[in-house]
Amino acid sequence: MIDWGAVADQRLAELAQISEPASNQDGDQKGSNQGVTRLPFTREHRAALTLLESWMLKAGLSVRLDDAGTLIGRQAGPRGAATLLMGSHQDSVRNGGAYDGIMGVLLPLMALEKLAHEGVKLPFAVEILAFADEEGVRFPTALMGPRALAGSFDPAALDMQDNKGQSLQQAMQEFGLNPVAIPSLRRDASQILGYVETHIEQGPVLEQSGQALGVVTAICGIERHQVSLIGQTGHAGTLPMKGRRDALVAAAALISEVNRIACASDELRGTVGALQLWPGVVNAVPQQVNLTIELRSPDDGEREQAGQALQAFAGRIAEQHGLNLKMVRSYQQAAQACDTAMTAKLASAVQATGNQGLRLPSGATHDASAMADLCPIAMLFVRCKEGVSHAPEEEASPADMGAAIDALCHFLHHYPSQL
Ligand code: HGY
Ligand code: MN
Ligand code: MN
Repeated sequence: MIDWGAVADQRLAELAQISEPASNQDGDQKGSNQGVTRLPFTREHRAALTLLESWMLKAGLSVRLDDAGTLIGRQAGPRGAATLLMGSHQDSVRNGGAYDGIMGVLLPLMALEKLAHEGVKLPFAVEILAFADEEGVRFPTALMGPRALAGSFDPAALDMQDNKGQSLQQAMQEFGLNPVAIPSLRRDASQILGYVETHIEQGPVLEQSGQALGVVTAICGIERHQVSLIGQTGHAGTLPMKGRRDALVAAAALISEVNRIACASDELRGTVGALQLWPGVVNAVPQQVNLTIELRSPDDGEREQAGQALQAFAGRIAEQHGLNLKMVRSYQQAAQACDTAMTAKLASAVQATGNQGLRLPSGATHDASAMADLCPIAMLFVRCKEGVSHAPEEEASPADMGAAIDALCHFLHHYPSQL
């Protein structure tokens, strides 16, 4: 009797080793668990795909890499049969967890492996997708894989640069891809049954409800602003307070306003996650601050209104402090409801594993939100220990992953073969 959850745990531990060499962090970070840093179109990405490919071939799938960097493992169905898409992203945040994304590639692959092991033939084809970049950590864009399949990819994203000045296009070409061919990757929606994404919940709801698994009702919308406040540096001791053009004082007011607006709403989330400061020395007035503002909500109208209010606030605070302001909304994704019929089938598969089939929204965004432009989407959530994610401590248990594989097998075994 194979313990599929334990095998999943071992494989994810192997994948978690594929990570950027741990940067020597100061202080007590040294030697602690650095987590996973696996960014798109890097040697770590290549190594992860090589390992995934070996498991896909072992499971009897044909394997290819498309020009958006998506690894595709295909289990053919009867001639002319439609295809069910499953998968998630291979990339991680910096010092992230071992489950976010990659677990959603591995578990459906292992469900196919288990069904094949049991001699079950499916009346449709299945493709397991490992998308290159969902986190948008290396480039200020993301989701090129699902957007290529959905035909919603914006080629302008290819000019976006990472912090070393390499463009997305160059990085993809160096990875052996031909990104100008991306428009040809668009799928014929009439041949796609839907897309099911399995993902660690990244929050505490399932654990607090005593559930191993849940299904997602909707994925929140998101927007990101890149802000630069530019003033004037000077000697911290000789420059009078009056008339200073201190970029950090203005940034502090803006950060507090992000927090104030988000706290005034039940569903809005506002975060200033990244900040750089120049010259950044103890005895000089800060000249420039670059920071990011991220807003999320299941309600697109509320989110957009908050974004506009913050643009106006930033303009006022920059004027007040005699600063130049650059503020660009560099990214946005609309909120996306999951397909009710597909989600109902996923919920009954979850119930077949002895769970309630709890329904919950996702505050995190996922590849599924872009796949919704192609086909019906549904998401299976797996319990997340203490709701911790985007951190080395992120954890899903072998037992819960085994339950997820069982639920996916049940879903596949009972899913209708035509649209
Ligand atoms: O930011 C997110 O919600 C996702 O983890 N990229
Ligand atoms: Mn993530
Ligand atoms: Mn994710």
